[in-house]
Amino acid sequence: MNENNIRKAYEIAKERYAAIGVNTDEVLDTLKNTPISLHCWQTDDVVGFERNEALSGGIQTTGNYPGRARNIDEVRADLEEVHKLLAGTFRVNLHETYGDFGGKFVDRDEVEPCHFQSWIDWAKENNFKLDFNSTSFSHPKSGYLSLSNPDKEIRDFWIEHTKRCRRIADFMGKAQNDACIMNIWVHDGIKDLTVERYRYRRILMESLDDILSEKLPNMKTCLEAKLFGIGMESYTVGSHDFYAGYCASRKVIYTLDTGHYEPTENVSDAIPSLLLYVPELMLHVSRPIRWDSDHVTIMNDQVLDLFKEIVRADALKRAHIGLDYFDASINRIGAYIIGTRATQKCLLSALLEPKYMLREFEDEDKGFQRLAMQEEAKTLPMGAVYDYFNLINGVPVGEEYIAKVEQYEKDVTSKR
Ligand code: RNT
Ligand code: ZN
Repeated sequence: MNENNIRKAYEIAKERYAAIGVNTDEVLDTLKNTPISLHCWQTDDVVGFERNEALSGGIQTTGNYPGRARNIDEVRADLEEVHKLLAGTFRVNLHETYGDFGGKFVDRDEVEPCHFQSWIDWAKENNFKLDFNSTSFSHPKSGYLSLSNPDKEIRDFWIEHTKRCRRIADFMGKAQNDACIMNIWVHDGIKDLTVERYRYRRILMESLDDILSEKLPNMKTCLEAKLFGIGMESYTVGSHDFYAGYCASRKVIYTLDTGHYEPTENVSDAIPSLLLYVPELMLHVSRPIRWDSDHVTIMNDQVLDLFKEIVRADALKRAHIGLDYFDASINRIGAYIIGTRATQKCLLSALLEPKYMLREFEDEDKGFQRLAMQEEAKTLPMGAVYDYFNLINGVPVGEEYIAKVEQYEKDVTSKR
């Protein structure tokens, strides 16, 4: 692409935004320094290295596009390639099942920080920080209920697992000198009409209280709510209300996954409420189609509005941004780039909003002016700003990345 034209287009855009009180250079700094946590599980369809079996437990990947990463080296190689094609600051989000188990079977209640030492070393070499997730799915003891299971033996197994995971996250956080964000999502739910809705939620609350009682200074725990899971359509123990109440009362980070709400619901309005009561937010930026289908994130109203609410609340420092989707039907590396770039564009769009002007209109009760400016903002030259961002950070601009992904496919993933 013509570099001069990209620079020229940026200069014009910069002036255009300056006229409405937006400093694009500052915006680009913020965009560059706002970390996005890349989920490791798009590389391999959420299989991991524990038992090499297909995913189960409320979530599902569909598709069999060739080139799935089959081992730790391939997962890392793919993430390194993704990193090369993106500008910004990145973290890598691991599930417990992606431990470096060295060919041995390590059950979930046996996992240790040492199983993640090579990830810590790799992350450091590749300029990533790590985030972490306990893993309740894809295990013979998963069943319908894990942390909310009335059977003490099964429940204790998962409590032990989750406690160990928090210690691993703490170990990672200490090694990287930056808190590791550990997400707890349990698939717990019931397929048909349970009469024990209250009981399972009470048990989950007690299990979480037990798990969170250990103080670990180098990690932060977050809890992910959900509407329903595959095969668990009637009831989800960890619903939005459950976790909103839990996180507010215990001062814990709430994880909002954009795929977990009614498909026609715009979840962005949850942000300004949650921000009043929970210390921070974790975002799983995803795209549902009819259900929590985990399609690749695109630039749509849900994600645009999500970031607008965060930026308008001046809460970017209180929001951890992570991706969560797993599409096995298209090139997986390409899926990362599309989803990450879409997320960045939504954040950029929020940062470029003429916030001060809009607030002034609102204070002065100028409804027409506010709506007019919101409409105008939609067609301002944001693309020129984003192209320039990629150019100055030395990564492919616009559709240039398509050829790079194709090249990696030719050289690497097609040979798997
Ligand atoms: C499932 C949750 C959860 C998972 C990952 C693999 O509905 O969104 O975050 O997608 O942990
Ligand atoms: Zn999620």
